[in-house]
Amino acid sequence: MQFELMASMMCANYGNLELEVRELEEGGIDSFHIDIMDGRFVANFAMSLNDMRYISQATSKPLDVHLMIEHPNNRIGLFLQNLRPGDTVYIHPEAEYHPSTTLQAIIDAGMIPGIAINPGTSVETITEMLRIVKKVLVMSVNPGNAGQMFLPYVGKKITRLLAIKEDMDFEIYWDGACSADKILEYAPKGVSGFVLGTSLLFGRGRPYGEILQDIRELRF
Ligand code: S6P
Ligand code: MG
Repeated sequence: MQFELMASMMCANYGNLELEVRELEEGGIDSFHIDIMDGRFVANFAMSLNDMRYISQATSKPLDVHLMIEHPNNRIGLFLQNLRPGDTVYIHPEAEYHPSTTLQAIIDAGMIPGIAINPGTSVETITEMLRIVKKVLVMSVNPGNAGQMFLPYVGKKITRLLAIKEDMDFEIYWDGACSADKILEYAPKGVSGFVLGTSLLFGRGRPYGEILQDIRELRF
């Protein structure tokens, strides 16, 4: 079964970020998930532009940039000019008056356009954007922090998105409290990738390569 694994770098050890990137890369991670926060759209500051730049030059793997910032259209150029074609940029439609304008800027710069949607955001409110984006990052926790509890009502929304993803040509990704049982249940149903944070990957006292291998073989 094919699915992608992304490392949530806000959970990494910043005491030696270079080593973290190398061990994850050698361990077979598919991409690096970068949680950018502005202290306004979410009440936290996780990673910033400099962290993103550093990780981008430390790896040849793609970045998966999750912008949790108000009005990303005002700042999108700052991020796009520091990324490579093939990197993904997710914006939150809840944080922008004209999200389709921002998505078009992402497309024009050669990046993969995505939307990240909060647990309380319904499929109805984002339907038209599904025609523009390639990826939908479904938040299964409220955005802002790692190490939170899974919100079970999000399961129904994923089921609805799975039913329309072929017709509307987008892929579904999972972000938040991603534990083994979620991958076992949702990878076979067609969720394309999973962001791994403290629930499965970081701070587990085992080498990343071993953990990633177990996940790929669904050996939990
Ligand atoms: C949350 C952020 C996520 C977390 C990730 C952490 O605002 O977008 O990417 O970093 O979910 O994983 P976990 O397993 O600690 O919840
Ligand atoms: Mg995220």
